Amino acid sequence: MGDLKPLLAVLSGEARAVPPLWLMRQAGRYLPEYQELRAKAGSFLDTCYNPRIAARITLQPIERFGFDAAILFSDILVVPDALGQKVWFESGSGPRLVPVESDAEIAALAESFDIEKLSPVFETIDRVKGELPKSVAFIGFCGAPWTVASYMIAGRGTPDQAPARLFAYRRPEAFARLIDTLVEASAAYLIRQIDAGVEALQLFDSWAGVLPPSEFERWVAEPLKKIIGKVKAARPRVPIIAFVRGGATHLAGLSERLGAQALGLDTAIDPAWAAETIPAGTALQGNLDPLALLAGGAALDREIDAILRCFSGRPHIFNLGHGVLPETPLEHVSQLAARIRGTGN
Ligand code: 1CP
Repeated sequence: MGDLKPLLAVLSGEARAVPPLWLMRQAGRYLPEYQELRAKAGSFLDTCYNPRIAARITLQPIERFGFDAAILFSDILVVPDALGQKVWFESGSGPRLVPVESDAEIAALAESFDIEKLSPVFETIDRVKGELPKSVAFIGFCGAPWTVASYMIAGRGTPDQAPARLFAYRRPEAFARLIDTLVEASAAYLIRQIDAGVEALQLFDSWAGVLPPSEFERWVAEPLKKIIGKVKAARPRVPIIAFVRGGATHLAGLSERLGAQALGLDTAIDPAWAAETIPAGTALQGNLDPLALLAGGAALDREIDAILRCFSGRPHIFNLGHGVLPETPLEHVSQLAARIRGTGN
């Protein structure tokens, strides 16, 4: 156990004096070297499906900041793409999809699922694993069914996922079918990521926080539990982090219910509450405000220290409460890494 990579040690339940550090969206627009490769690769999806470039982008933040984990460079919307839905990204305005609507369109998705469409992602994983420094863990991921379905229904990002929420109230059977299709496809996709070489998984339920409790149960908790059950049945040893953004008080018993080894905490969760309420065997990941990182200075130091204090003595992975913002200065990320490791002042 002593020779596990720090991130994997924490996921196995070990508390470390210096928590392992990585950041959601660490491979992305705040890095000039990312911008440079993106400009060469064509569209965003072309970048995701170019193993040579996607592998380089995955490694960029490790090379610059020495994070303890690399996260596969891809996107949650490659799964709808593999299900045959038309997906593209418009620069400046984010993802676009041709919305799924009719029962027939929803039924057709499972039929047209082609996991081989994602083979460039598995090739990216294969390339990265040979190049990672020995102590750096490799995280694979997918979007949770509710979050992915919300984009499939709306056809774009929205402030509150109202189109999918309405759809789920009005046509619960059709929506359940879509969710089931995503459970099956996501589990198969994650298992293939493990076989290609990732060592841990994160499930992103970025839009869990817009649902009332009954809908949370049906569209967030149940599908996540099913995916984790399927992945664990096939590959029992790979640890899983559930990032249920806006999960609020649902987080209290969620890790045991889902069978997840860690919970990602969003910015609004009080670390003291989480440390007290969530069972000590569950690793906690988070939860610095991305805007504190953008602001830097004394406010950043103060927020970092408060989080470190609350989680000291428990298995903790230092991360943000959501993704790095594109405007974040690189020096602030260096300030963060130095402070966590006790090499700053
Ligand atoms: O213009 C560009 O270069 C594209 C920007 C970008 C990037 C860098 C997008 C479009 N996706 C990504 C990469 C990405 N997305 C990763 C890579 C690994 C890393 O973390 O470094 C990951 C894990 C994701 C996951 C993702 N995509 C989520 C879940 C996490 C979260 O941030 O909440 C979601 C919701 C998406 C959808 C998406 N993809 C891209 C954008 C701008 C969005 C959000 C759209 C919206 O709702 O407005």
